[in-house]
Order: sequence, then structure tokens, then C-alpha cells
Amino acid sequence: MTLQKEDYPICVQFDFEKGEFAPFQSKAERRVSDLAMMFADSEAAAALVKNGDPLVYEIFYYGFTTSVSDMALGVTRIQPGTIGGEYHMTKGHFHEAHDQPEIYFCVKGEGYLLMETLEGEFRAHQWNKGTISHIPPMWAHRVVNTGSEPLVFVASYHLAAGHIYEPVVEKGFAQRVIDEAGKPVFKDNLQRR
Ligand code: PAN
Ligand code: ZN
Repeated sequence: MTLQKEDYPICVQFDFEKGEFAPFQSKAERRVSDLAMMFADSEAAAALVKNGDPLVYEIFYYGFTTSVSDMALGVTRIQPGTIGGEYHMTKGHFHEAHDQPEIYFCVKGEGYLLMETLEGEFRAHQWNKGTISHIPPMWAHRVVNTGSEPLVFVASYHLAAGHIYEPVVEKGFAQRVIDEAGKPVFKDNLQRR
């Protein structure tokens, strides 16, 4: 096979202090206004949006696309904080393709990985620095930062996976993670229709 330019090995450098890598190809920011519908207390979210619309998380991307493969790297850095008592979290999604899993590797901070199937099977992994989770195909996934520092995790997945947010926007996850006197507590999601 004749190698194309994109078929040669490449590496990037992770900075454990900052919780990001360089070089990256693109970066996305998610602020309270992007996520307000995910939190139970919409008034608390609206007040935060008016008051500077704080950053909740960022994602740094690199697509290691070659002529025959589509491995992607994403590093997510979630700031500490709560919205109406609910800890900062990623939006959460399903993969569009039904045979696409993902690896998540927590490299900084503490929290939970929430996972749920369309049929309502729910699992949570407690995370601290060093936890590696395998998210099987067909499980929605969301990460919650319950610590006082940024939570950073490395994700590896195929671009062919695709991302679907609608079912999570519609129904949320079965459980919410709430700050009660500084400790994370799991509560049934009462907004479930
Ligand atoms: C991750 C997520 C990232 C942000 O790279 O996309 O953590 O979470 P949301 O996409 O739910 O906002 C991943 O799971 N990729 O498949
Ligand atoms: Zn994913």
C-alpha cells in the first residue's frame, strides 16, 4: 500500500497540570446557556446565564483520520460547580451507530460516569484520577464533576460513532447527582416523563 500523508504516526502531548493536550485540531466550549435544559432547576440556570453565562466544560479534539481509519481523541475538562444544587456535568449522548463503544480515562478530579440504555438500564461508575471506563455500544454517557477541582477525562472513539443528543435532552438520565451539604447524593430524576 502506498502511504498517504495522513497515514504516518503522530502524537500529541498531554499536560497533566492544565488538563489539556497540544497541538489540538479544534476546541468547543459549553456554557450554562448551552446546557440549561439538562438541569432540573431552570430558574437557577437562567439566573446564571444572565450573570455572565459561566463556562461549564471544554472539549479538545484531534481526529487521527487515516486513509483507512477514523480514531478520534477528545479531552473534556469540566469546571467544578453546581446549578441549583446539581453538579456540573456534560450534556450526555448516545452514539448514533449501534456498534460503537468508547473508552473514557479520568486523569484529574473526581465524579461519576452515568450510563443508561434506551430501555432504562442505569449504571454509574465512581471516578477518581486513574479510573478507566468502557462504555459499551447503545449506552448513553454523561460525566458529573462532584469535586472542588476541574475533572478531566480522555476519550477515545471512532468518528463513525456519531452523536445523538435528543433522547437525553428529552428524558435526561434516570438519576441526578445533587450536592447535599458538600456530598454527592443520587436522586431519582423527577422530570422523567
Ligand atoms: C466525548 C464527549 C465530550 C462532551 O468526547 O463528546 O465529553 O460531552 P457531550 O458530547 O455529551 O457534550 C464523547 O463521548 N465522544 O463520543
Ligand atoms: Zn461518546
